[in-house]
Amino acid sequence: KRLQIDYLLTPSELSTELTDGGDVVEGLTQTVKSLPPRYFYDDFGSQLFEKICDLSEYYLTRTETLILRKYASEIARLTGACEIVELGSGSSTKTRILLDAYQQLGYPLHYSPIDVSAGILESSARELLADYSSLVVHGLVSTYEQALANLKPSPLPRRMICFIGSTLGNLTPQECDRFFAQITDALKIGEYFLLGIDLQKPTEILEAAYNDRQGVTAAFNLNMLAHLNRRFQGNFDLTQFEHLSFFNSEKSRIEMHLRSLTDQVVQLRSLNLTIKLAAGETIFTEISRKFNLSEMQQYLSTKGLAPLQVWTDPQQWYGLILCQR
Ligand code: AVI
Repeated sequence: KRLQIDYLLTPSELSTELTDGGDVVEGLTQTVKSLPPRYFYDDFGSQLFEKICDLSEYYLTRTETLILRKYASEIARLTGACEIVELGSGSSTKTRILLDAYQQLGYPLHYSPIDVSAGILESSARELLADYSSLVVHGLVSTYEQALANLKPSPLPRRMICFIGSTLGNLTPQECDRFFAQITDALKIGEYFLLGIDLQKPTEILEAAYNDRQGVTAAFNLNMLAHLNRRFQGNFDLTQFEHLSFFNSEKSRIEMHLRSLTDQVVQLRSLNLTIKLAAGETIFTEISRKFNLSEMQQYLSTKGLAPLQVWTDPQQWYGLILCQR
């Protein structure tokens, strides 16, 4: 059997996990209002994100893909045959570059995609199986935390956990610390971790990537309110908010906010929540941290992950780091 998908989240757990809304109440009742970035990704939001990845201003996806194309066979040679576990696999587009490299070296292909979205996980697993005749897929519909705590023994002597796409940048430093404790717990000594991160660069380039001319990022940001309206019987008026995104150089991160254009009162009925917003007040929706490659290597070492090799593009806009536990 070449396909197995385990649901660590049953459909009802999945819906509680993603709909219970305690985190929305928590974020909107603080003095500085915020919303958890995971509410970006309803079906429409996921489509908008795919569009963002193709924007000329959004260099991240393109650059990471170039680095992977150039160095995937080197990665495969360094790790030898191993099970590839991918956190937040989505459509698994970039994973194909890795699979091609392992296949070319004649290694057995074992892939474990992990994603909270069952639909995208199943459809991309089927497409991969059709294209790679020797591939075995063992998917997990699950959050990262649950998956990392519940990984089955690897079918191959070694395993590599991949966390690409610069998603690490969306975690706060505290969330990062917790995340890496889980990663090292999930790896045996000698196993691998592949990380893709966005790097520091001139502010204009960063700000353009999060303020594209077509307004796709603005639509992505505003869509979170439409998602909350649907999910929690809310009445956010999307015309009364604007997208705001800028580079905070002190914290080396892009910040995305939704700025209220007027004094307004908003309700989310199923959460029993009424909030007031003043004109100009913002709701913080996302951080996207931009890292320094050598600081990240030091940080990873302190977490028990020794950097083996680092790759970047000619402009040093994006970094890929292979670590060994
Ligand atoms: C998913 N993540 C890596 C994206 C980023 O660049 O931080 C999310 C995003 N937000 C706005 N544009 C893209």
